[in-house]
Amino acid sequence: MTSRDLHQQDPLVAGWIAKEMDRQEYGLELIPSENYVSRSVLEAAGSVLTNKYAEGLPHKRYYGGCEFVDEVEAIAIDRAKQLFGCFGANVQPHSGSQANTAAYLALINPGDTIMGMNLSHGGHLTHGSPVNFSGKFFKVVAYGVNPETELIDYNQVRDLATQHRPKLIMVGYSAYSRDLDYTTFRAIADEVGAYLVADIAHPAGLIAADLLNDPIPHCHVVTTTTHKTLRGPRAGLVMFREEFEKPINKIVFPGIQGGPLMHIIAAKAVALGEALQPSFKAYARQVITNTKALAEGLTKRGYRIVSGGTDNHLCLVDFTDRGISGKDAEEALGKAAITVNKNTIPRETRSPFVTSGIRLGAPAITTRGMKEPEMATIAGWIADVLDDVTNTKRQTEIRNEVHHLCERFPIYR
Ligand code: DSN
Repeated sequence: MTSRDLHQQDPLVAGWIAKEMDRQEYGLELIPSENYVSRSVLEAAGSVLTNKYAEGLPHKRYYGGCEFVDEVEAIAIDRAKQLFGCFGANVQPHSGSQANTAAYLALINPGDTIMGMNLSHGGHLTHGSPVNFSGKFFKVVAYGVNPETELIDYNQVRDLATQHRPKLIMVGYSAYSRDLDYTTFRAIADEVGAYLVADIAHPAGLIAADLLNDPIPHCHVVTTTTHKTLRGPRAGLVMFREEFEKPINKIVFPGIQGGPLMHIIAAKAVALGEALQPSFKAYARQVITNTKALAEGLTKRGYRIVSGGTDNHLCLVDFTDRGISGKDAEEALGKAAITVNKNTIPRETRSPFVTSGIRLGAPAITTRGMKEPEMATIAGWIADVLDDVTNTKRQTEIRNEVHHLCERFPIYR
């Protein structure tokens, strides 16, 4: 077997990885679903556990040689339970999408009615979008935000639930900047006899740090990704009450997945251990402070933030009255080494490839150690770029300033 390192073995792939490393190190990552894992999480994710098949659950496997990976998976489960205060957890889902698939198929049947948040109001593809399996396998009733307040309209949720009697209500978002009222969602679910599932992929780290409302006491099942505010490897997990332990475990394997990715489960265990440390709470608090500071900085420069602000790690900027699209903004900011994503906004009139807004947030730059003074500077740069998206000279100047700022806040260097 070769003992050569990647640069010697495959300079082509290694070269692109090195370029991506530089992009991460010297650019400002404001996509709120991204983050930087610790070196320890990287090490676990790149470990020899990738070589091991371990279908089944700890100490109940279909393969021999699982005595060490059993321990790793048991640690990940224990830490998830401790961090979120749930009865049990399955840490095998490869992604948030797999975690949601498991939740649906463990609780309801294809053809049943579900309710989820409209994608263009901030929901997620797996919450019933027609282009996703969730929209194809289930009858979907979408709820959304009130057009005036841009906040979830709980009266509409109740009216739709009463009218359509869904079997499952999915609560969660990928582009909504406010906290959720799980108590009201649960009351509505109970009124119509529906299961309540929360997908906390985005705010998981903030919930773990007790900074946002806790869905665990109110929901039958809770799903999450592990790589956003939770700052772990790219993957998912499902949390459940006692009565759903068997159905969830059975649907994850053999229902929808084969062999679990044991190296990623090891990385999840490490990240969950990090999230249990007091320093993680301070990190999560700073994420919210920083995101608010970004939103306030942009507001001062005349940019409208959807719903007027943020309670969490993300905000949406609305360009409806600014004569630019989300696509224009994403491209112009990219030239200044500021990465955001174009995003639909409530009352969207453009296609998802163009959009009238951008979504941005502070999870990644907060991991670098940046605080309010840096947020004020960054908001100023963003506004400078957006004020004239054709000004390539200013974009280049800002790119250089971003480079200097990033040198002061290294990630892996
Ligand atoms: N694609 C993720 C996001 O960016 O929010 C959600 O899965």
